[in-house]
Amino acid sequence: MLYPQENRFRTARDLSGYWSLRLDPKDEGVRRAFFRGIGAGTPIAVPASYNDQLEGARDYLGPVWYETELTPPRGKDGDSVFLRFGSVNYLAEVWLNGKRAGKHEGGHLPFELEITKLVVQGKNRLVVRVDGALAPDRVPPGNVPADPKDAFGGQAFPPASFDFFPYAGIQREVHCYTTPRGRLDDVTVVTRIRGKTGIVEVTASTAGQGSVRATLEGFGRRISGAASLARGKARIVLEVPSAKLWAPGSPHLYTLAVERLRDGAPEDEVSLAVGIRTIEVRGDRLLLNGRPIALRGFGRHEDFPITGRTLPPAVVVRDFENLRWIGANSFRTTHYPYSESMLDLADRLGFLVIAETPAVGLFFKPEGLDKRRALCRAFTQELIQRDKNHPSVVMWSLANEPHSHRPAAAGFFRELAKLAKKLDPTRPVTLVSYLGAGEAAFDAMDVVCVNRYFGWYTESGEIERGVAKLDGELDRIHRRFKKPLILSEFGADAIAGCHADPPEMFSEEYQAELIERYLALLEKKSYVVGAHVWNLCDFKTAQGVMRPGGINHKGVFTRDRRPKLAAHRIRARWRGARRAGP
Ligand code: GCB
Repeated sequence: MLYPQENRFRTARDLSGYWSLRLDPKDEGVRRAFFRGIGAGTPIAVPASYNDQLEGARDYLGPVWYETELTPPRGKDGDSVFLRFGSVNYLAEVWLNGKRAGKHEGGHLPFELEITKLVVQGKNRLVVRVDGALAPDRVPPGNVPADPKDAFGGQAFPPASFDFFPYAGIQREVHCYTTPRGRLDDVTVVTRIRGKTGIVEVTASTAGQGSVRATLEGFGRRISGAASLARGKARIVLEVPSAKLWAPGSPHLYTLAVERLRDGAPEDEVSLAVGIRTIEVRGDRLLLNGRPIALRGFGRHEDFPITGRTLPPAVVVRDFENLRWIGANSFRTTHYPYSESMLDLADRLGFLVIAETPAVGLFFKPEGLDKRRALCRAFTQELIQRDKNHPSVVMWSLANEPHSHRPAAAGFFRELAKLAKKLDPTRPVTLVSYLGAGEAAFDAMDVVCVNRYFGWYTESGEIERGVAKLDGELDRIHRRFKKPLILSEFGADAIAGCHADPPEMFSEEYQAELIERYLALLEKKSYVVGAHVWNLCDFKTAQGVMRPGGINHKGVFTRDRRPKLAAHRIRARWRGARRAGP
């Protein structure tokens, strides 16, 4: 799915601003026809979660009704008009001028609705009903009946089955955009390397006859090619001599313009950034551009005071600054797809991203399983469709910590891995597990990702014993699966300003020492191709006895992005690193 663009054929309007909101705790909005207009609403910023903006709405998860006035951008006669929502958590239903435009299930992924026939010139009334309730047959699931094996860490309020606050609302930009007749529907870019030549394969899809021209520009070169459309597709292969490759530290980007031509004249155009790079798994190694690479970085969250699940652009920039400052080259989009602008910046700044679906806390009891399976398939598809052209994305993660001790899990993930491979044969697929050697789903993955908290949730207070246990366990997992391994989460809570000598749990010293000891161990294991500390920053969670102040304190930066002791220690280690290991 292409991001809205403005050029000589396309117009786009970002609808960010102050909309109106009305809570609907009795769920009477449909009966009372709020879709024709919500009546007296309260001002609400879009995009941003609503929970922390409004008095009394923190734990309220819907339904709510949003309304704004929409003046569509002026395209040409015969243009199509679309609404595109970057992320609405969790269910969205949309009306324009009182008429239903469509709906979408699932937060964190975009959807678009064609409104050509509903929209009028001038002012239109746009109404969106959002339902963020937690339910066992949603992904991620919530409100799961108590079962210590199938729910996260005991009782939490609100009852999320995952360890982050279940923020709701319109959480990313909404665009209204126009496309011309004979529009390009989609573009897929795959890159390969042959000697010093970069191969850029462009596949464009669009209805009808004609041809497609692709032009790649950058670093003093301009390379163009064209192909006729056959059954709605055109494939163009561009060869770039002495190509500048994309990699962390040298994130070279070319600009690709794709034009759809009829009788030689352009009818539509889209452009995107292209990084020429390859990623593959060979034996125990992960190879970027044919050379072993190790991922150093973090799991994180899109989380910030007041804006909730929406990161203000300035905070996104600061996070990238902090990642660079500390010497990281990578992050995982724990536990859901991140904003498209964040991936654009990862492309520009040279970060390696493991892109994860919203499948966190999955459980495999028969109730609701078919629905969760269908949603996981849909979200995997939507994620790959959205992010396939980002050079920064080097791996798909199909789930975080599924409760896959039940037999149904292995087949579930075999099918999902097959789907991901079919949609994108170029990237390795992984799954993030807490089961380790017992994770049957690892058989279907290219890379195994393991989360470990020895020295914290177990061996509490005993870093030495925790690290010794990890040492033996990692080797066992590797012997069992013989695949490259990423320690995708490890860490300890540190309450900023809490100090202890000798190190004690919750002190900055304990967190720093545990992370350093883990990193020193991982360095020695040749099959470990990545270390992601949990977490870049402290983040908000549901309330529970393990989360003082409703915060997970495992950040090496605080929620307002100040470094703790661990950040300085990691920096000393990573910035001084001259080796390929994590
Ligand atoms: C995990 C989860 C993550 C939690 C973390 C923790 O294994 O994947 O979502 O936040 O542990 O801090 O307990």
